[in-house]
Amino acid sequence: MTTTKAPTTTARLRELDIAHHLPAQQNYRLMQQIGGSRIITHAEGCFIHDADGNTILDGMAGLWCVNVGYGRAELADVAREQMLRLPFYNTFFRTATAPTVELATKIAAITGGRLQHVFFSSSGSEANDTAFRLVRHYWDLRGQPQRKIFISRWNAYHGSTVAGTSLGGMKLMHAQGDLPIPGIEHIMQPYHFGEGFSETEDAFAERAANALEERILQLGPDKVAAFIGEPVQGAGGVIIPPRAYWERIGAICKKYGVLLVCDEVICGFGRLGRWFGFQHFGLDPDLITMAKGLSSGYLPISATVVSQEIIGLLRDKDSEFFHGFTYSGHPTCAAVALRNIEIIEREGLVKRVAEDIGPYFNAGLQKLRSHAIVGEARSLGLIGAIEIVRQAGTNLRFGDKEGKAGPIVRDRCIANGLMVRAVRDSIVICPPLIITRAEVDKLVAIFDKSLTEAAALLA
Ligand code: PXG
Repeated sequence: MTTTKAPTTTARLRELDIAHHLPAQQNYRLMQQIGGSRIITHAEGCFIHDADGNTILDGMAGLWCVNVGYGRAELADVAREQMLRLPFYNTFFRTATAPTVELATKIAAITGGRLQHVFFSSSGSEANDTAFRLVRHYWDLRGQPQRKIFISRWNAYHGSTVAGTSLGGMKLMHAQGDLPIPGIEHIMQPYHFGEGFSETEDAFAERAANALEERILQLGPDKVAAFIGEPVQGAGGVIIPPRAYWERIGAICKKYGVLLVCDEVICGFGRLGRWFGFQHFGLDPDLITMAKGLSSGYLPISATVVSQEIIGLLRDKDSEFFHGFTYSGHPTCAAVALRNIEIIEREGLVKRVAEDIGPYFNAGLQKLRSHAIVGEARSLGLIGAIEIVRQAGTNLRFGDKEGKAGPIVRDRCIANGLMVRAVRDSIVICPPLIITRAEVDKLVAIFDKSLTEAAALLA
């Protein structure tokens, strides 16, 4: 007997969502009160659709990841072909698969320089955990076992695993699970608008970077293993450091022999108008981590790319790295990632972000500064932020509504058909790299209308 299952209605899906599904980073009581999640049904290009019939311009590229946009049939075809040929095999048994080896080769070609060795995982968090374990193991092998401390920044985001949360600088996350774990230190972030408004950019850049040298000296340079940072902080509110900041950080790391780890999970794959953020800032990292744009989110895959010196030492010392995941080098995910990179190359998306749509996006955001509640509009490539303030020309927040003004603007944007994210009172924007000029115009128009409505609500 065959039974045909009736499609679950939207109302029923929401009930079941509340009853059984725990969405990420949510207050489960609030989810009950609002009647469950918005059900997203399908998407194409830069637009997502929900079960209530709304079409929403995706100003967040999913979650900072759908770089090539939705509806790429060739990525589905590649996944199907690979699944039928060999859906899975592991890399623990001295085995590998063609897509995995080819993807590692491709990544090594676009990272270039010393970054030639690729370890695969499934998420950005795991890629950072891998970097953390490998760096500590490296210093043991180098005969400097006391070099164990990682320095990161407050308000950084490096994931949600125990090490990822600890490396990150999100205090609300640290408060759950008694984190950070020992051996992780945090210094100030290079947030000029928020933490250096009265200083020149150069003076602020120097102060923020000097915090690294001061901490290294305080801890003892022989105890510091690595510095980790996102070239541009994403989840922390799209914090774009002055160029001098990264130049100085890079020099400090070199001076004290501290390894530099660039977390490229958001910045990678064209987001800043270069393949990677470290290339934009002229850095020479020892390790980089990547996820999201590596597969444009079509399947979960991440990578930790490691310098020849580090892997050379493991080889010289004949040391096994006791680390890996079932899905390390997953062939189907690798095949999709490889084709995703081919699409980015074929369509010239990195150059397009740098030379065409990135500057156009920036010009659009700058128009929003005419609103009295916009304190700053900034972007680099196709990632940007709008700062919501009480008074134009200042960085003063809405006193009693501090931290609430951002969500008010965000909710107006979503209601008007634009998906954005609020990080306290900063609205962050990160559209697919394929966004057209007309779609940027639409994004800016919806934002403009939403700011007008939000200003009335905040008055
Ligand atoms: N590093 C960076 C820079 C990230 O942005 C991760 C690591 C962790 O990746 P996984 O795949 O483990 O999630 C991220 C993820 C937000 C938000 O609120 C941002 C991320 C994840 C979830 C929410 O903006 N970034």
